[in-house]
Amino acid sequence: MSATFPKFDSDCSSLLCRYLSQQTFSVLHDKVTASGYTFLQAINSGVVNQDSGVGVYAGDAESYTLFAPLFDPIIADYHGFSSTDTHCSNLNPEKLFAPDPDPDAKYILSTRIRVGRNVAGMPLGPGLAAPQRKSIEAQVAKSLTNLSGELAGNYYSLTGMDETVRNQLIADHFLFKAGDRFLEAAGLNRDWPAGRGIFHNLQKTFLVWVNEEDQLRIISMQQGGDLEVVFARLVKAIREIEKSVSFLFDARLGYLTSCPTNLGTAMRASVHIRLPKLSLDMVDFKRITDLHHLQIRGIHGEHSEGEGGIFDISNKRRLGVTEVECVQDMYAGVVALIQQEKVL
Ligand code: ADP
Ligand code: CIR
Repeated sequence: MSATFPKFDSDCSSLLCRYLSQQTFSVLHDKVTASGYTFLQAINSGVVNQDSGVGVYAGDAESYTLFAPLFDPIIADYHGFSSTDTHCSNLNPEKLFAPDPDPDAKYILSTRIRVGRNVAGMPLGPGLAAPQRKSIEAQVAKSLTNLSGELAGNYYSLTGMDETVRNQLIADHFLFKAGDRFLEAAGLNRDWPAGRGIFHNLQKTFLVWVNEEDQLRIISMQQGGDLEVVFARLVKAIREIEKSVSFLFDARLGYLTSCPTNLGTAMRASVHIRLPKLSLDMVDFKRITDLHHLQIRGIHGEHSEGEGGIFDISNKRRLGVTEVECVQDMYAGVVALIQQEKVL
């Protein structure tokens, strides 16, 4: 029996709604990957959450080929990456030119760069079974607790974590929130909180989220706008972790992630920046961010609002650009935003 074409609100503007034609649906609706992830699971988040920007999640590496008639146009639209383009990596901190754009600390509050990674040979989060999630947690926690020097720290499982401690970590922007409705509908919150946790060093400048949207989110962050130091620390951490954990990687799409927006570098380089004057005119604000391929988020992460003229500004493209270019995009845009704020 064939499934019925999903209903989309008249004002739905997700990439799922834009690219899921009746014809594509009829070809894909009953497709299932070898690990058991269905096409209907892949689109569920965008069907349930009509305000999605994208609306689809991959459950494993095969989702990107089996569901390509839908995923490829979404990837092309989001990243500006066509089916003949190739992805290449550059994680060399010496190639980055990004001196602190705000040495007097008037605008930039903090800088954070993260990459998503998933474990080779495993399904992605939406397709993971509980024992697989637990085994990933054990493998990653073991690898992390062997780190030394600036990267040395401890792993804290969410199971049994004190509520006050957890809420404080979230409020301080170090830990992911519970109950995200987009992840919920993608099946990423199954068996919550088992298998999830956070590793961090003493200063909380190096952190790793385990089994959130991706199996690892490797994060480097600190106060102020020193992008070069934050990037160099992140690269050092990635290099150390990949000595003991093999990551899921594809020659065309780079690092594979559950959300197609994170493919390629899986990197989001952001600043929390105070722009009280520029943000009064969102059209001009967006004109500058669009020019530099940047995304505006609120200060409590994706799908949150800006507060007190403070926003999270980050690179939008992650595929078909190198890691150095991701940070370079963000740097150039932030320089332009500060310049405009000063003019106003
Ligand atoms: P992700 O970076 O994983 O895509 P979110 O947008 O949900 O996810 O952000 C995760 C957390 O990181 C949120 O608490 C957010 O406020 C925090 N964060 C993001 N960028 C910065 C930054 N530059 N400084 C401080 N915290 C940040
Ligand atoms: C959505 O579709 O809105 C969510 N699934 C999140 C998409 C990823 N965010 C983004 O635009 N970078």
